[in-house]
Amino acid sequence: MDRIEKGVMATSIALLLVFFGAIVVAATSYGVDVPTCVTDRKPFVEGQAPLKMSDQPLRYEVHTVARMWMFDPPEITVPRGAEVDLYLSSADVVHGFYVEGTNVNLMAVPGAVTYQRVKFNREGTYRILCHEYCGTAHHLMAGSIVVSSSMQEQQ
Ligand SMILES: [Cu+2]
Repeated sequence: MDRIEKGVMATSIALLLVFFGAIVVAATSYGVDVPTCVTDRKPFVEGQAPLKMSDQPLRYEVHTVARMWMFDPPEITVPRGAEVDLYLSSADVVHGFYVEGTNVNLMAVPGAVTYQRVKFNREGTYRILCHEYCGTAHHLMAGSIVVSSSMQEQQ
């Protein structure tokens, strides 16, 4: 084997170790969550407004259904600092669920429930966009998460 080839191989192996180490550090130190498919939840076809979980003051659970060409509920309101457990399913075809300004990027799959936890520390309106082509009105498929300043605005 040529000396240059050995150098390229050694560099490749070193880079692989660096990238693998970066993944391990991101997963353990920075709390990077990989969206998971939730197997213990039955798929649902009706959306549900944020439910306040009694065990923690700022913990909410939201059930969102994606269908041609809307999200149900279309608008989700939570207070600033809320930690939201997002459960997502689809009533028809595969859709995407991307929340601008966050790392939420899920697939809505018929017959399955996907899940991600997200914390909203900044007030404002976060757009929800479908990022999976789902038909002729795909480009109109959007929703929003409104993060308000106080708990009084909650139900
Ligand atoms: Cu779409």
